Amino acid sequence: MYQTDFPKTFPQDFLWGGATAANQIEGAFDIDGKGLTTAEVVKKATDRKTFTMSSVTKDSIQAAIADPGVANYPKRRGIDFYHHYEEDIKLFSEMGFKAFRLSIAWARIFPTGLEETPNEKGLAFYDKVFATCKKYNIEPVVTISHYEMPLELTLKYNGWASREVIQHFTRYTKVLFERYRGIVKYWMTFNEINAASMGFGGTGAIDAELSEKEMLNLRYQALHHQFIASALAVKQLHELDSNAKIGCMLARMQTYPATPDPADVRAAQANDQFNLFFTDVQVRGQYPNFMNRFFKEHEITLDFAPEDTTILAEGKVDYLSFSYYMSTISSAKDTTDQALGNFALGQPNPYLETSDWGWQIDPIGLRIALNEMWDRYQVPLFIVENGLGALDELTSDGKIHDDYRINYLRKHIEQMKLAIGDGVELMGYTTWGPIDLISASTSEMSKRYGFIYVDQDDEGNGTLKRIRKDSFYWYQQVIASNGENL
Ligand code: BGP
Repeated sequence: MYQTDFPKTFPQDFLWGGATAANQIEGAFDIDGKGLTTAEVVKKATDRKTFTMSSVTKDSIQAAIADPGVANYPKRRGIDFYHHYEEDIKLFSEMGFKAFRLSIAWARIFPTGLEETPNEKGLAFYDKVFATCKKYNIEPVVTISHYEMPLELTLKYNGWASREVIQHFTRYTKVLFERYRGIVKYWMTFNEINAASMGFGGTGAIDAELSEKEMLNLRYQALHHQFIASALAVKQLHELDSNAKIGCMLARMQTYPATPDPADVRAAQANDQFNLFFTDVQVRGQYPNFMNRFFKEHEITLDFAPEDTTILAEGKVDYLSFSYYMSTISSAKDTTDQALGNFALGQPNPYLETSDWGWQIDPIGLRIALNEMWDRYQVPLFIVENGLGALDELTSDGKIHDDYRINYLRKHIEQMKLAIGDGVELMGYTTWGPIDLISASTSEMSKRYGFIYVDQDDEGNGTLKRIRKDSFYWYQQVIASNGENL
């Protein structure tokens, strides 16, 4: 028997909402006992194309520690969500959010990462945030580590490069799972786990001055420790709270071949396999074989503890969440022509438009990505980031007419709906930055994603006033109609 119809609509319990990260919104970086984090020593970029999170050195960290201010380090000030969370969550509820993805700043709970007991004031802050979500029937979706860790763990151990960090992480996750049992239902371990292959921002390990070979080895070793820490957290949560779900999180980059030349098709396949290697480990519980070839070819040797194979096999995630901003192109030929983006870059695709930041906009790529991941893994998928970073203009009537953002989101939601019709099990959609926040890659404020405008410029001037953009009212309709009214 085959089914004669297919779903044309979103499930009734679909998790519509928005996504943020502690270091991009909270501010209050030195308040209530919080320690300094790796995100807060990354300097503001000098131009729009520089991805600053990889270029941290020992000297730049020392300079950052010596500088107690927020001017050079915008992630220390965020949008002051720490003092505006009630107002902000209320605005989310006005849009009808069912879910709010946020991250917990590890250094609020364990200021250096090394303490035996947690900082009560840090926990109390998230108690209040979750209580506010509950008041509005918004489900918190919590990232345990979003591009940050206590800086002390970098200074003492060189971050995830050291296996020692795993035990400090599991102490942190145990505190979270016990404290928020019955309060947080959806967790995810590391934001964009594949960022580990790009260095400091993902690993907290300083590697900018190493040789290419040493750098690669260190990054994959650090990643391995994150895989183990993630798997242990999955096991821990399953034991502590059988109603909760925990996922992994990938920056998904759908790859197309530059031409139908089989050599290009193979190049695209290899790039795609590499992108999915991270979730292969976290969803299937083991390293895929093609990575052994990669390690061998790059002379990478990993320290695997005898118990690691079992830990990975026992720590498989419940769902796969991912960010989706763009697709990429692979060619068998060398090329210097590069498209811009937040991750491994490919060639420009002549069929696609780009954002103000040069990121290639590809809604159909989202449908392709959803189908490919569903076919490969057969676990529920959750789009936890998608959106358009743009330069918004506050007009003289005090409004923001962001029809370009509405168009972008509408086209992506249409493709999600088609993918559901293809049979993909999709849990939810949290757009990136429902409220304007500090950019992850460049620390700019002027790269805005929000439905809610925040009055602050790149230098940190402004009233921090929150203003509803045109897209605010549009998204409100989308959620109210469960994705029918686009
Ligand atoms: C993802 C990160 C987010 C976010 C987003 C947009 O890679 O998980 O933290 O910021 O990209 O990137 P950007 O802020 O650089 O525009």
